[in-house]
Amino acid sequence: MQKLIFATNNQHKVEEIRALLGKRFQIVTLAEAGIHIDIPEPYDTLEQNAREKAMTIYRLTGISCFGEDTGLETMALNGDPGVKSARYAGDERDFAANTQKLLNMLEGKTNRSARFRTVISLCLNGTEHLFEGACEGQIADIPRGDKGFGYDPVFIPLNSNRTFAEMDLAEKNQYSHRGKAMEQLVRFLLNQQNY
Ligand code: ITT
Repeated sequence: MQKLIFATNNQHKVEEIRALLGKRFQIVTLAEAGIHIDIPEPYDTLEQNAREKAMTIYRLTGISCFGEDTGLETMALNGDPGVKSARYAGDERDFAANTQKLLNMLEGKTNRSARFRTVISLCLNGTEHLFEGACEGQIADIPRGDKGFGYDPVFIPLNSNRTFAEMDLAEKNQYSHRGKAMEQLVRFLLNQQNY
């Protein structure tokens, strides 16, 4: 089983991905690899930020790894918060404050359509491969549920009437942007020789 470092400091993402992968791959977190850095996300596209995360860790370790960047895009706000999702309400990256700001910005708007988008950059033996997943849905009027993280309490995926925060990991993975992007990554890795 080849080892892959997941270049994230977000433990929620790690739990989602481990729930999805089961025992098929050995996923090592930054903390488990002894790496304690805050990887910069300086760019204005998900692709570039995902690449920055993967490449930063590959340069440090020489071990194949992947990073991902995710944004929540709302129609009524012309795609905001998008790539700025983590710091929407400020540099503290506070989930509740970000969610409250989103609800305030959408107050009085009838169009509550939104989409989560995840881009994964896989750096395999130094070569990059990109994967993307999206999940369409609606922003709820008030937060509901206590599972998940980030904007989960206000995001209702298409074909459900519950928010992501009302779902367990396995159910969220069936709908989610990250689940879909990871499915592609897994298919790619399983098709690679030596896997
Ligand atoms: P890393 O960069 O260390 O991976 P991060 O938390 O900074 O972790 P992102 O920049 O990709 O992650 O995510 C931006 C924000 O979008 C994140 O802080 C959450 O608030 C939100 N977010 C991402 N994925 C989400 C999901 O599946 N459900 C709800 N909110 C999510």
